[in-house]
Amino acid sequence: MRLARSVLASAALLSSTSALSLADVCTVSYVQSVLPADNFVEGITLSPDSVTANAVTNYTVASSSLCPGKSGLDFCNVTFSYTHTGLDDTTNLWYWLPSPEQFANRYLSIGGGGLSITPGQQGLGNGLVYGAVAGTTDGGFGGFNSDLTSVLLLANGTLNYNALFAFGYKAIHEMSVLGKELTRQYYNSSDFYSYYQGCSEGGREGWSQIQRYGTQFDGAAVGAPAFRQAFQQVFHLFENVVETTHNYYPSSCELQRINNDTIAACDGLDGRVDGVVSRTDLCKLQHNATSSIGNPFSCKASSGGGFPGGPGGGGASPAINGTVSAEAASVANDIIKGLFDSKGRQVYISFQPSAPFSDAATSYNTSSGQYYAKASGIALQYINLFLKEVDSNSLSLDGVTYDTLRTWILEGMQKFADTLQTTWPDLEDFHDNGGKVIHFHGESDDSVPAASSVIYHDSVRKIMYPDQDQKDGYDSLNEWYKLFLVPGAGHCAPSTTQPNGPFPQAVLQSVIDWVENGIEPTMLNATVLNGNTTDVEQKLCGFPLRPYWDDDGTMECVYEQESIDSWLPTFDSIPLPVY
Ligand SMILES: *[C@@H]1O[C@H](CO)[C@@H](O)[C@H](O)[C@H]1NC(C)=O
Ligand SMILES: *[C@@H]1O[C@H](CO)[C@@H](O)[C@H](O)[C@H]1NC(C)=O
Ligand SMILES: *[C@@H]1O[C@H](CO)[C@@H](O)[C@H](O)[C@H]1NC(C)=O
Ligand SMILES: *[C@@H]1O[C@H](CO)[C@@H](O)[C@H](O)[C@H]1NC(C)=O
Ligand SMILES: *[C@@H]1O[C@H](CO)[C@@H](O)[C@H](O)[C@H]1NC(C)=O
Ligand SMILES: *[C@@H]1O[C@H](CO)[C@@H](O)[C@H](O)[C@H]1NC(C)=O
Ligand SMILES: *[C@@H]1O[C@H](CO)[C@@H](O)[C@H](O)[C@H]1NC(C)=O
Ligand SMILES: *[C@@H]1O[C@H](CO)[C@@H](O)[C@H](O)[C@H]1NC(C)=O
Ligand SMILES: *[C@@H]1O[C@H](CO)[C@@H](O)[C@H](O)[C@H]1NC(C)=O
Ligand SMILES: *[C@@H]1O[C@H](CO)[C@@H](O)[C@H](O)[C@H]1NC(C)=O
Ligand SMILES: [Ca+2]
Repeated sequence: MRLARSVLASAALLSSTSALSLADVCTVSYVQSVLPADNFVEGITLSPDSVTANAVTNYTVASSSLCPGKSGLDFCNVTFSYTHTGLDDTTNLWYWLPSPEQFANRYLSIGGGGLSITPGQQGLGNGLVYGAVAGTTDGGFGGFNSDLTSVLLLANGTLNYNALFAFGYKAIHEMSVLGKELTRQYYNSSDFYSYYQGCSEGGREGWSQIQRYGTQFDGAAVGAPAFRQAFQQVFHLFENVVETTHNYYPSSCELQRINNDTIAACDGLDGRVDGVVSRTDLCKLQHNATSSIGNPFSCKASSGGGFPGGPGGGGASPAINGTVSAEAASVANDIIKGLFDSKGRQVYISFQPSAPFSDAATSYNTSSGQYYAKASGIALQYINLFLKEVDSNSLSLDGVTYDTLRTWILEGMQKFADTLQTTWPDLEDFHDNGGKVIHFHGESDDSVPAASSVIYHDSVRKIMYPDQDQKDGYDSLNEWYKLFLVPGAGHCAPSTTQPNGPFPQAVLQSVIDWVENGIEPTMLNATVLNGNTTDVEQKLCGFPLRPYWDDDGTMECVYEQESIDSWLPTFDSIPLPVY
């Protein structure tokens, strides 16, 4: 029985929503009365009995890297669940709906991170700041604190394809379609804009939607997407394999000294000495880690740990000192060069120079007194769960070569072409619908290579503007899909190694201004959030233009073919196009 339709008495109150208070519309019965109808999305049945609703007033959203923060916010906190016909499943949805007075005619879908599809409350707050209804989903993975890994394997050898497809693109789509309909009925308004915001896995989720559902969003702020996962996840093992190939296992301290030297040497290549390498392309073309050989390093004991496969992913290590060896410099150069197979053909790009060598973090063996390579946690999880379909916490690097990485990449390209790869380059529907995307990526990202984003942006250019030369094609593309590399920034945040760099904290505001007011962000607003120039505003150049500071300190956005080309190598080891 449809409880929702039977409670229309309260909906009738809504002849003028703006006159209603939060208390009027933030009740279980009111929310039940405005739920999307059964089969509003074919095959989906909502559970009115599952509705929870509570009013929250004078709430403060804290400022974070991707949200400026705001206080005095009033909203209705709503959850409910649904099932798919033919499946014995439950997917939970969670929406924050601004009070009728604070609703600014906007809806926002938000994405997750890592193997989680939801960022929880922190992400929902990003919508409230802009007067938007914000929605997130648990993907059907067992609640807002569970992620895909808890349900991906039904048993060794049995992949849960429903969960994989939910994660790949279906769950965010369903949450968005249902969220927009809920918004329409809740405020009795069909006249609102819809947006997406997400970074990392949340960035991949954003592209999964834009590529398939061109009319779903009017605008999107997409950061450092963890897409092209067949490459991205295996690539997390690359730095380990460089070490085993060289049979040299540098301490994190030794690599940190090389990275410090790289930042110092390349800082000024952008025309301004500020501790920030704003031109990693020039750094890549001009710097050689051999210049660090013989330089001293010294670090205190470290407890290790941290984000598996990411920053601080190595084990505990004792205090150490020494001087940079030729082997360590050679390891660093091979990491920056990217992945090549045994025939000398290029398989994939790498992180930009100045990004910390996080995946290379070694562990210390207290009984032998030696450092050793420890497989990155992200790669381990991907290769075991997704490729081999075994529930295991270990992955031996014995016998794993550059060619093994290539084989795993090709396996993932086939297996996950329609789920995790997420690089479909034709965005015609989105473009025809007038959609706008701001895509950004920390240039010193040490988890998803910045070039990964450059490659996709360029693929969309080539597919959508095949008859235009590169420069004209970029001009056409950038009218609605812009890519901004963020100098000195790490993964979805400013970095600690180049703290004076800016970050586009209010990127969603820029998307909103573009969509609603036609203000095109030729350069993207960004703010220094840490460092010695905190709060200073800077503009970011849109790719393919690159920043360069003149002698008088003015930043220009320049077009330099050699720099552009350095981001876009040919992957001659891969027998298909790499989008
Ligand atoms: C919704 O708004 C329209 C006008 O925009 C009005 O005609 C209609 O009565 C309203 N419906 C409800 C249930 O308030
Ligand atoms: C709202 O919260 C702020 C603190 O964030 C507090 O100073 C203020 O008094 C509160 N206002 C009301 C009306 O409760
Ligand atoms: C929102 O609702 C959920 C589910 O009832 C609850 O766990 C959470 O604490 C609520 N959040 C706020 C801010 O009220
Ligand atoms: C690298 O630079 C940072 C910041 O200046 C410093 O704290 C750290 O000790 C340096 N590391 C090495 C190994 O030189
Ligand atoms: C900020 O830091 C940079 C790099 O460390 C330095 O060159 C610059 O002088 C500093 N500026 C101020 C105002 O301290
Ligand atoms: C770095 O210098 C060494 C020694 O001169 C040379 O063999 C190597 O090719 C150079 N590497 C790069 C990336 O420039
Ligand atoms: C370097 O490490 C050695 C032990 O390996 C220690 O004896 C020495 O004091 C350290 N020197 C510095 C400058 O930390
Ligand atoms: C640590 O070193 C000991 C002694 O050389 C060796 O037996 C052991 O396998 C090593 N452990 C790892 C994890 O490498
Ligand atoms: C699944 O496979 C892994 C790796 O082979 C093994 O360690 C684990 O015991 C297996 N689990 C079950 C339940 O069979
Ligand atoms: C960008 O910054 C300028 C000031 O430099 C400001 O006027 C404008 O409103 C900002 N735009 C956005 C979208 O934040
Ligand atoms: Ca600089």
